[in-house]
Amino acid sequence: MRIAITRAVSPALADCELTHLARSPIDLRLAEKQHAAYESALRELGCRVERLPVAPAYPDSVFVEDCALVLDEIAVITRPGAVSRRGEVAEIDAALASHRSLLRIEAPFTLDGGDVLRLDRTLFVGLSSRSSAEAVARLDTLIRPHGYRAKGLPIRNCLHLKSAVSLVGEKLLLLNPDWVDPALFPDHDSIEVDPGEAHAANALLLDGRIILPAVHTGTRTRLEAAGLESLPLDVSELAKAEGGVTCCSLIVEER
Ligand code: CIR
Repeated sequence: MRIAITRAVSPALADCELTHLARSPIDLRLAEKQHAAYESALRELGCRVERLPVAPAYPDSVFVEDCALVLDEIAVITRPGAVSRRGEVAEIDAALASHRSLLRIEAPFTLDGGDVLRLDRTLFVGLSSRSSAEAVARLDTLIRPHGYRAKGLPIRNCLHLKSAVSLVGEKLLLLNPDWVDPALFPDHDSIEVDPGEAHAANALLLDGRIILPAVHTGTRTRLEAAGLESLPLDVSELAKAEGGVTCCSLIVEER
């Protein structure tokens, strides 16, 4: 059984953190509808959705990915880089405790789950404004006994590593070469996003299908040309809050 942990859209979403985007009006009702459609897509792809309660005090709390790393044997509760997001982890900690033994990134380190791309037993971590090299070293120390390692990677002009690259097939990445250097992943092939779609590299691979924002039609064509099946979703309002499709769920493979 595969579980997807999600969290209801906060009524304060319009007060979200923004790093690379200008603030633009968010239609909260539409954001909620889009989030519900995202949850339906997760169900269609075989997940049981566990939606955590709404957190009005935390504008970005719908973006649960940033609060934890769920590995096969353990989970790591993060300490988000944005001060406004630190309190989000308590609910995630409680939700994951029944699924995994938990390790925790503690102060002074900061790390966002959106910076972490797991490839086999290596966790690649974007050295972003949210995740520091010291946090990567701490993560490495925590996970080594469980057979994983963590490695920091440079990224540029984007919020998180997974804004720039995500896994779309076995040994196959979707990436934006302007934001992360493809040469950093010598063991993987890659498909580049359509040059007009900088934000298209964040895709969620589940059950052999790829959830991708519907707006990225050129990148979708590229995926299809490579024989990959995508599931386009309209997530315009979540994108205005600088959220992608990976960041609205934590996927837990139940053993
Ligand atoms: C933030 O800046 O933290 C939120 N507005 C967006 C977080 C998106 N998270 C993700 O892509 N993993």
